[in-house]
Amino acid sequence: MRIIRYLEQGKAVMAAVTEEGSVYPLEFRDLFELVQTAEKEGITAAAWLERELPGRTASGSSMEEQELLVPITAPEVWAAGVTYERSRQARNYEATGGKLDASTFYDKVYDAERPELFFKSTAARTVGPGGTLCLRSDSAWQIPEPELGLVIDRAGRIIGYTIGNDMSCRDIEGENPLYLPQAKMWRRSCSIGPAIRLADTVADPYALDIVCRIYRHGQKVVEGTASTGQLKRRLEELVSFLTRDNDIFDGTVLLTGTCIVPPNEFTLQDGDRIEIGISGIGTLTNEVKTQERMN
Ligand code: DO4
Ligand code: MG
Repeated sequence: MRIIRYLEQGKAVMAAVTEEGSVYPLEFRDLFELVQTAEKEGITAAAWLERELPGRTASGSSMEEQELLVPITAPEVWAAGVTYERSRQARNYEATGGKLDASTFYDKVYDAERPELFFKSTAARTVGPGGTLCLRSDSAWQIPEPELGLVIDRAGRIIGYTIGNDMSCRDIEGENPLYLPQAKMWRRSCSIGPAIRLADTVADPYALDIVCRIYRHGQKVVEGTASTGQLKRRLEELVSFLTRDNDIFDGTVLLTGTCIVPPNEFTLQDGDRIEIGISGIGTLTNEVKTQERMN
């Protein structure tokens, strides 16, 4: 069972999408209103929907036909780093200028008890499915980072899974690790969506397939695949460090790190289209534009 939001006659509508793809508009403002309603009855959101939907009428159009919005207005998006071997290799390449035998702080964080967590985005900087992402004007080496996103509540419970793109500037990050916030956060540098898969409808979050494809002038120029089975850490471990001595809010999204990195010679260009798919959640598609083309 998945949750989406879309625009209808200028208003945001929240809906449930069944395994068969039927879309059921719901009366709730967002996922957390549904979760709270279900919890008052002592059941999960998924159980509430299983009970309610058979007595309701589906919308008649598919999720893909809707003008989709971010599935949750996440007040904050956080991200974990160097949680996959592929990310560790790519970071070492950036930090050492290609000397792959040198040991770096990325190796240390990969093996350390404490994970790397950083503040990635706010609601105003985050775009939804079909939205336009921006390229930084002062970077010549930019890539998408396809990541599994955890949608958590204020108590740190994982309520659902979504897809996130942690857009990154490899040159800025590689120049100095203290530049990480600039390498990660700028106008429209994060996207999430297209749906939130309710956590208790996912049998094994460590068995999700991830695919990333980048198209330029209609031609596929990058394709990579991976599995969340390659994740070095447990999802609860990442959440427990995020919530330690920290206040977080319902609908916070925690991106869990990238497992797909395009070839080192690749950089995003104006007009590229990025598709990120995760099994059971859907495909998040965004175009990128330069800052001038956004204005
Ligand atoms: O250390 C830099 C960030 C790493 C990251 O974003 C990732 O591994 O996904
Ligand atoms: Mg990342």
